[in-house]
This record gives sequence, structure tokens and C-alpha cells, in this order.
Amino acid sequence: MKRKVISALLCVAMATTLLAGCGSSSSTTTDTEAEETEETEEAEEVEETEEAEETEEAEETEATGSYAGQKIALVGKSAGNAFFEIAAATFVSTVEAEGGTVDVVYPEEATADAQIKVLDNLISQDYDAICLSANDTNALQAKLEEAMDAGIAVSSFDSAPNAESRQVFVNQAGTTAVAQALVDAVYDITDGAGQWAILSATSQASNQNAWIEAMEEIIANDDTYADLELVEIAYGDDEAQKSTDQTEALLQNYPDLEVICAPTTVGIAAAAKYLQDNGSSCKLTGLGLPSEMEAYTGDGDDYSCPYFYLWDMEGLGSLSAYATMALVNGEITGALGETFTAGDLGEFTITEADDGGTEIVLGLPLEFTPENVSEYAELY
Ligand code: RAM
Repeated sequence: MKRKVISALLCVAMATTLLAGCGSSSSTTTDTEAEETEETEEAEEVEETEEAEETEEAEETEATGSYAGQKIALVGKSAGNAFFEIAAATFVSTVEAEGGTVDVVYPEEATADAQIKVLDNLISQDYDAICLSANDTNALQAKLEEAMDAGIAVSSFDSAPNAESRQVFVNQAGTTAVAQALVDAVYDITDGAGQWAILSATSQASNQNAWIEAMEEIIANDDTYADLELVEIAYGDDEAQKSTDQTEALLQNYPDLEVICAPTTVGIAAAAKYLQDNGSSCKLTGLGLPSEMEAYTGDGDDYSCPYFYLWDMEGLGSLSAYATMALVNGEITGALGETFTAGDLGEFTITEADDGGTEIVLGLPLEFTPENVSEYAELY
């Protein structure tokens, strides 16, 4: 951060003129340098300090200034998920373009406990912000509050910890909008009646549960969906093999199953392959990466997935990065109604989230069909 850079430079400047030192690491520099009596050396050091100051200033100006020097940690739900890696790559490049740095950190497993260990470690380091995708809605609260109390900005994208655990959540597409798209797809693919099942990720994942809850609510409150029978919610834990096994079990347990809806990129890809390889008549929809779903998306019996959804992945990484950087420099606090500019994505307003906290909604879900899936598969 700029403030830190300036105070560090002041410390060095003071050290070179042998005035009383400031912060701990700089005062070590002071002690060493105090032993150097040669005037020329002192002059060189002053020059170097001035040069360093100029270079820092130039770098900050180049990188539009206000976000330069930020040190951010980005915490995923688990390692090896292409979805998160794609969003993380844009997050990192966006922060780096503004002159900051990002460490992407994954827990050992997709649980809240494993994320708490990661957070513990991060809090003891010098991070300006932590942005995370939560493995659990409530279990991270104490740790994230500890982070915020320590002056670390806390944001979230993809999967939100509860309202008290964050300053703001970047929602890829409104929760209800995603749920409505999925329910309508199930309705359409079943022709309005029949058995369907949900193949989710982990049972505690906040985003999965928010979508599932919203789907159930939509169905319960609208007679249009009265003939849809949700037979089971299965959990593949965002592991390919477990998701495949769960798909197989669903087909065995419900021979009349017409549609599986998998609101997880890992689950939908595993189910798509299993259904297609086995020539199943059960169809599939949900949230997927076009690159992973291209081979399974099409009309007719040869394909397992008629169409599916996701959102602008690059926008998600970039908006999350800008929101996090804006929290760090105090441009926003995460309060309702605040606005900020997210680079080329334009201006966004902070709105109320379903959980009573605040969020920034990126946009609408995108639909991927046999017609456009290849085009998007080149992107993500
Ligand atoms: C999986 C993860 C992620 C979710 C996507 C759609 O990769 O569960 O959290 O947002 O699917």
C-alpha cells in the first residue's frame, strides 16, 4: 500500500541521516549503516534512497496509483478446480496490472476446518486483503472477523461466508436468477413433468446451498412446476470420481429419472461423460464450463446435455479483484449503496444480498447451447 511504502522510504531516509530510527526492520538497517562513516557512502545512500523513491512513485503513477503495492491473498474452496483457477487467473492479472500482488492459496481439502487453517496462517502475515470462496456459510465467521479486526479487508466471490464474515460478496449472477434459469431448464427438458435430481458439490458449500434453496423456493411457490418431482440431492464433493459414482447411483435408484441438474462445473462434467458414455436417456443441465462440456452438448440422443449455464468468468475474476482493491484503499467499505469503478467493466453499485449482507452482482447467467458452446469453449 502507498502509506506503507512511503513510511518505509521515510525510515530509510532517516537512517541515512543517522536520525533516530523507526520501524523494526528499518532500524536494523539504521544500526548497520550507522557504522559506515565514509561521507561518500552516505551520499550514495541518500542518492539511492531518492532514486528508490522516484522509481516507486513512477511505478505507482503508471499503475494508476491508488491500488499499487497491495498484497492480497485469494483463497479457494479446494485445489484442482478448473472453474476457480480460471477466475483466479483473471483476478491475479487484474491486481498485477494495478501494481499489486496476489497469493492464491488452497486448503488441503474442501472443508471449513481446512480453510480456517489457511486463514490462521494468512492473518499472521502482512496481507492487505483476503478474498475467499467459502466452504461453509457460518463456520468461518470467527476467523474472518479476526482478520477484519486485524485490519485485513475481507471480500468473497463464488461462494459467500455469512453477512458478518465479509465486507462484500461478488455474486457471479443473482442467486435467484441462476436458480430460475436452472428450474426452467429442468422444466423444459422434462416437458414439464417427471423425476429429477440435483448433483451438488459438498453439502456445506454456501453457493450450492443458496442455489438449491432458491430452486426449491421457486418450485414451491409456483404451480407451473407442480409436476416436477425432486427425488434426491446427491453430493459429489466437487470430485470427478465421486460425482461419477453419484450419477451412477442416481440412475440405479431412480430408473425413471429424467433430468440431473448439477450446479457445479465438476459435477456436471462428470455426469455428462457418464450419461453420454452409457447412452442414458436421462438428460443433464446445470452450471458448467463450456470447455469441459463441449463434447457433451448437443441436440438428440447422442448428447447428454441439451444446454447449460454459467456466467462471464473473466468478468468474475476481474470484478472481484477490483472490489477487493477498492476495499483496501478505502474507496468502498462494502456498505449498501456505495459505488465504484471496476476498470473496463464500468461502474457497480453495492446492493443487498439475500442473506442480509451486501453484494455486487456481475450480471446475468449465460446460456450455452449447441450453437454457441464451441465459441465459448475457446475462452473458458
Ligand atoms: C464448481 C464449484 C464452484 C461453482 C461452480 C459453478 O466449480 O462448486 O464453487 O461456482 O462449480
